[in-house]
Amino acid sequence: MNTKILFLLMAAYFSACCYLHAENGYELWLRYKPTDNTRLLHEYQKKNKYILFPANSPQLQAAKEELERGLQGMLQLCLNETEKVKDGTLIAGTLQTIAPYCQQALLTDSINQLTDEGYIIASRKMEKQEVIIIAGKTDKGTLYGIFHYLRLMQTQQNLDNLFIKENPKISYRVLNHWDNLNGSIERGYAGYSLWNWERLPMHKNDDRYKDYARANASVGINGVVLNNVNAEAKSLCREWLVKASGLADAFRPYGIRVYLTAKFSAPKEIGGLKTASPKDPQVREWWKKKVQEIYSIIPDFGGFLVKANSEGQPGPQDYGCSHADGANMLAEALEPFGGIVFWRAFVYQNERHVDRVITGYNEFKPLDGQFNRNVFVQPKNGPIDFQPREPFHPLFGSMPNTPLSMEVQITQENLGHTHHLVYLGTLFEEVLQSDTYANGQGSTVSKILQGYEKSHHISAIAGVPNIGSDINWTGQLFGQANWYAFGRLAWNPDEKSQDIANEWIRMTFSNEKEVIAPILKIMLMSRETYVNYTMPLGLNHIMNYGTHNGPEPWHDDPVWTAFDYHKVTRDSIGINRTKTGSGAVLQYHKPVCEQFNSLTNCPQEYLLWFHRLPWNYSMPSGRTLWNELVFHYYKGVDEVREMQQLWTQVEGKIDKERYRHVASLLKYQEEEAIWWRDACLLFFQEYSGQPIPQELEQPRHSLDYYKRIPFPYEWNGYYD
Ligand code: BDP
Repeated sequence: MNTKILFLLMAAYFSACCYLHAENGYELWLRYKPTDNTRLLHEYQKKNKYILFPANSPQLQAAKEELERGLQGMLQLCLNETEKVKDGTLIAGTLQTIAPYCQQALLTDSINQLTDEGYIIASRKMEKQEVIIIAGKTDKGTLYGIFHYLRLMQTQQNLDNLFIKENPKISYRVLNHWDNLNGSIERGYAGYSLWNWERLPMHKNDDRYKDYARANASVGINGVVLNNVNAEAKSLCREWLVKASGLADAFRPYGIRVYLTAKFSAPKEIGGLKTASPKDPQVREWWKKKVQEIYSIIPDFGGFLVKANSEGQPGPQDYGCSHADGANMLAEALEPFGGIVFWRAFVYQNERHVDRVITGYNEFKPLDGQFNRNVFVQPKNGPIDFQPREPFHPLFGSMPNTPLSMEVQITQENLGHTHHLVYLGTLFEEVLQSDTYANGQGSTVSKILQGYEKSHHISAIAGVPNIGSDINWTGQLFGQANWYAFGRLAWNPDEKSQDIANEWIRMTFSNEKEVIAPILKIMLMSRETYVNYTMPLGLNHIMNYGTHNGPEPWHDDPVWTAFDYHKVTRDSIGINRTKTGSGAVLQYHKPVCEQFNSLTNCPQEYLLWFHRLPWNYSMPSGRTLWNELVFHYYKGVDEVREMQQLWTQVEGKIDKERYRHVASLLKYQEEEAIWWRDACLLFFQEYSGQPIPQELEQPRHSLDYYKRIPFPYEWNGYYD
């Protein structure tokens, strides 16, 4: 064949490949692209020449299939199975399946010491041959070990002399989907629910379920609450349970249990009883029977998540009972089956004279120690409601006798939905590493959560996901990093968000320094940037009332007013939550309490959260409070522009589809950042009466204009 024709054929072949492989983000961080470092490629190929992996259970089969996918993709190797140890053999399994090899490798004791989900990855010389052993205490542990091993190659790590011993530090690592039974998702911005209730349970072998489960398992997520906390009682009816069992079957090979939200009034709504009171023996009996029914349909059902007496939801207080009475009724029904109750502590009275920040603590702290042993009380990370920045919830460190599960939000309800690139790993890390001082210095939220594993043998972290039917799962591609970071931090809450971001970039984009550096910079600055152009200096809850996107600090109606959150007047702004104000600081242990209470020691990022200050208050920077506010809003917009600049550095170094997707959203983000900045400053200026310095880019429109902007996005939630 002449060279020209050959060349043309090759060109056609490559463009067809490119077309087929148009990047849409569907593969998440499990892309397994060919290793482009030749030295490493040879090394990896040498070490994975043979596979000894007897897979006699669905979880081991899932692990083996993943291994095959990874090796084929990254190393272009097929599974070359062997029953005899040869040089370059990868041996994987548990003490039940690969006992002699573990013994020979002197690993039996170490494996026995693992927790149920732990694993070991070790290089060994066996019969003079070089081998790598991946061994879990259980099948699930092995599955996690395989994902870790693949990650080593995805991030191009050296595979020499491996000895990795991993146990998760938190035992319940759970996603709390806010998916409604009609397919919509409350506060979800990436399409519709993944659960196709109409086709379930028959069509459970949908690849989308499998890929979802693979992604979760790859970061160690082991539980999924299927439906919204604003629950519908009918999700507990038999026909819906049968549908849910289809999802349970799809997720089981990946070590994931399903949970459901339980509407407290279910005994009335679907049980035909006159009451849902925990004092009523018939009600208690109803829950017991219901739970038995659930386990007959889903044998490994995880348990219930409950939102009670919060934002209009029914609960035990409707019957003069406490949260503990309500939670224990469900816990007693679940206990014989090993099920768990997650009882949310997100409660507040809609009364204007009560500081919302203090109500969760006030309701739950007195109940410490009154909950059954299979109950988690679940506060959000901060005491208000998933704001771009909040101090940690004061219940952390204040309920030593009740295991607390921390709930974070992965979906960006108050952080720009999917239009804004905001890496939340840093937000999660900030709260996890906050020192509560509950047991002296070093009692970080992370340590408090892990501590329950020692005291109560259970520990939990929950996240409200950002996942939907969009082809790339999360709408904004970088939303994937937040799902990833959540899982990694739930596994090990002391992991550094920077390391997690680095890992994610390598797996998602490239191992090239020139790609990693600018993207890492963008990710690490992005959350602070968002805070700067939306709610700096401790401001919060000034977003649009309905959609929670875009500014609306002027919202003021009899039901809800933003003025409760900023309390702006001509003289001052902020809320006095010190000892002389609402006293919220008193809910924190010393010295945190004193630190927040003191105007000079209070971290600047929480200033207006805890203190009410005059516009001319002199800030440590030398600027007045007004000028400091202006400074932050402008800085935020400048930083979005910097993020755009940084993104241009990867042009041509990554695929053009994902490049364009992000570039376009960053432009959108810039527009919205300007909207936030201009609208908020013009609004606050009405009170401060002070100018926006002339040398700065002046607001594009009048305050009136911003107030008239309609909000086109529907809020797809409901409360009843
Ligand atoms: C708020 C959301 C609302 C949720 C509620 C909750 O706006 O949609 O139902 O939290 O967590 O942030 O229960």
